[in-house]
Amino acid sequence: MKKILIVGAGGQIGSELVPYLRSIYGSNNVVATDVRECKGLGDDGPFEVLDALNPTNMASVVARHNIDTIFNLVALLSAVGEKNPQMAWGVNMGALLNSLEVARQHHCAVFTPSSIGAFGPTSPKDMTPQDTIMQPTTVYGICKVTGELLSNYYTLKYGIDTRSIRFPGIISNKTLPGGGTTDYAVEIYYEALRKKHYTCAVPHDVYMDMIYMPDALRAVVELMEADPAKLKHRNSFNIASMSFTPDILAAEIRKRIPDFTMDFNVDPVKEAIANSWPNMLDDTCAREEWGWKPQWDISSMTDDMLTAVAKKLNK
Ligand code: AKB
Repeated sequence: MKKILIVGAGGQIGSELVPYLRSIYGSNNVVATDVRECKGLGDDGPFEVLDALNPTNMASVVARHNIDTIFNLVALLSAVGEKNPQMAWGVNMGALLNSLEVARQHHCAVFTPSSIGAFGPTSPKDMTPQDTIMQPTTVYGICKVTGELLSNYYTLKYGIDTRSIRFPGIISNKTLPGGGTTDYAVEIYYEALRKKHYTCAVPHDVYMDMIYMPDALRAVVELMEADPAKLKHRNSFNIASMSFTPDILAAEIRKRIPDFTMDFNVDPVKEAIANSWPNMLDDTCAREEWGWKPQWDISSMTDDMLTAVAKKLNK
């Protein structure tokens, strides 16, 4: 990787991946783009407004900056996707197909995030294997499975270097996620500090995989730098870091804020999605093929989140 294009850079992952990649590869070697102007992303490196659904414009940015690696981060997440499935399909698949096509024409590698949402109710729930039945029941998950297959197809058919990670819910303190089922695990920290109370939209006892952003960013770079000869899989790798329920996370926060309380106003759409997803993935293949190993757990993450969010909120 020496000249990188980030498509959809203004979201939760992009707003932290851009500075992380710039710190590794150099500011001018990471071109951030989004469908709208994004505060901060152009401060220390190139930024352009780019609609990922316009392949001509994407190709012209790639040619102009001599790009060799595309990170396609464009996605409507799981819960918001259920509100407008047709639009979710159009945006999620359109941005991916354009990224793959531009990569084919300009000989680029492609990274696309997949998700635990690529699995469905018929997948094994515990230690969900890397290769197993995948029949998701959300449009988001259907896009992720299709995206994995399409990316593998571009590698087989055209020799494009495509790689991907099935991300758990990502917890971060810079940009809020939007429209996901795992968003509660970020919002809870803000509300714990603001009001010492949180009303959770996900049932109290549903386990889902989660990861802290620093581990997620490191995973992306480690996978993209991995020796291709060692990769038996490409699209997409299970990774795991921690798995918990809302009750377990609330108890962890209560160790630091003893009067924190939580009640529930369960959103039936999020409930159905959360119940259809695995409890925890088996990440053996990622560990064996490119050395994946998480560094954060629920306790160290909670310490760091509360410190960072308190600073942000002037608490
Ligand atoms: C979502 O909740 O939709 C995402 C995901 C797990 O892919 N955070």
